[in-house]
Amino acid sequence: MMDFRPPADAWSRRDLMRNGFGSIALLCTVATPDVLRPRKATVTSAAIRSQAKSPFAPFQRDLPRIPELVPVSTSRTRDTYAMTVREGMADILPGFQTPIYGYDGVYPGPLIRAKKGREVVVRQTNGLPFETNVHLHGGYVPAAHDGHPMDVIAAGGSFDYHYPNQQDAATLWYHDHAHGRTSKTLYYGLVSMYVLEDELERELGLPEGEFDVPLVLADHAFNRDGSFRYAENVDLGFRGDTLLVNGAISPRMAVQRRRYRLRFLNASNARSYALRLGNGRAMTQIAGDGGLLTRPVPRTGIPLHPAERVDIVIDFSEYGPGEELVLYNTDPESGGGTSAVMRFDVEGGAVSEEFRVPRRLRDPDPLPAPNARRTWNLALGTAAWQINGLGYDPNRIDARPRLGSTEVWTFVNNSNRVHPMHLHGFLFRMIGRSSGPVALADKLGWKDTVGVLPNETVSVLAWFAPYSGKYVFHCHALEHADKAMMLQMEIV
Ligand SMILES: [Cu+2]
Repeated sequence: MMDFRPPADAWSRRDLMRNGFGSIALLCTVATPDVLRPRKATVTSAAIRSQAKSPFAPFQRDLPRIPELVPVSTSRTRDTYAMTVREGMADILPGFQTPIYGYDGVYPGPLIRAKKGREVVVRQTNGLPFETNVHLHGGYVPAAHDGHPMDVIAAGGSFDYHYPNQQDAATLWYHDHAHGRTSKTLYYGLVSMYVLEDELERELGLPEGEFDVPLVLADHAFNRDGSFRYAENVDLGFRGDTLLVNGAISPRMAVQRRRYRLRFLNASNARSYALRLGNGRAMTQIAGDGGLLTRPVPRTGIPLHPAERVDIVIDFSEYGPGEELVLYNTDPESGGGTSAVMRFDVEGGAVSEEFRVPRRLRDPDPLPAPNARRTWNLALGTAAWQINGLGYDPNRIDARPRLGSTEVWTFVNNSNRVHPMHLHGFLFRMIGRSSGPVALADKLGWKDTVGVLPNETVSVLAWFAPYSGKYVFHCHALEHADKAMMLQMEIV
């Protein structure tokens, strides 16, 4: 059913070589292309092509686990971390080094595991030759620490981000948000996960430790020198021909015969996924963007638009030793090298686990009745993407919700592209969508990003708490956001 043709164009078509790594140099006012050239210049793509097996074939590498960052200091109420945003090299293709931008020079960056009620401080030092900043996506964060696109860290500078962690357990992530270049900085690696845990969740006894697995999905393409290939497409957004999970091409993961919690993040610029097991069996979704659902929901297909997260539990005790279970991406716009996400290889050994996912995961949150209604029309303007006919202007406030209130926001997509709409600093509940009923799992939890499908209208109930101040909301197709599909709100 699925084919695994290698994404051969970058290797066989001479014209693409000219793309080189030039695109990344455009990012910087002080360009440093030399640093970004692969070190192993003696290895040629011919060497790769002569290998018996294409390096782009899936399931050749074990899933890399994202390294967890250790605090530089801890106190009774706070954990302090330090990271440097810098250039680095990633081992993705055998025999090649792929230049990246990375938190601490790695892709994906290091994972932060935070506890509700304990403050996290992250000192971010900018070792890049241009401005950067850090947005904690999905976090309740005071405006000054949110990574607003105009709050940037100068080259060589540093900033202490304070994260209060007063919200419920959730799979958050962090990434660059300096305005106008996120499509390139995220593509070249400025992405990682931030897992927030709490006591209520712990009491559920969900899989933890090595059985709790963060997974960063992103599509990429490659030049013949092993570097990432990026070609700007403002309309469609970047689409790569190769799927990376935690920086490895469609990897395999050895699993014991027990339950695992898998935390999926769509860190792609613009590609949507639809996760589906090869045998068509249901996965158990337990959480979305904003944390646990009120109860688990079995799903055979799970859409995952850019910036969205889903936490699922898969019970591998249902499989025999040696069985191989493939997780596919069946989104209709995907195929080839983006159709296999990963493979689970079931190990031998007895099933000893007694755990079951509880029928109830959390209580629903009562919400005040909406205080206002706003409609946002999403469309391509004459030169850039717009919301209500406007592009991003940091000197303009486009909405002033009242602190602590709820509002009904309706996104009307007047285009034939998916727009994953994201609110900084606040969460929302799904109310309705014109294309059909809201998926049960989307009704049972909080979200911070919703994929608004072509010509679809989506309504959400947003809750503007707990912080006031200026935040942005925008499309998370990064080329759309960079080309101004972003507005500003001030919570008053
Ligand atoms: Cu968009």
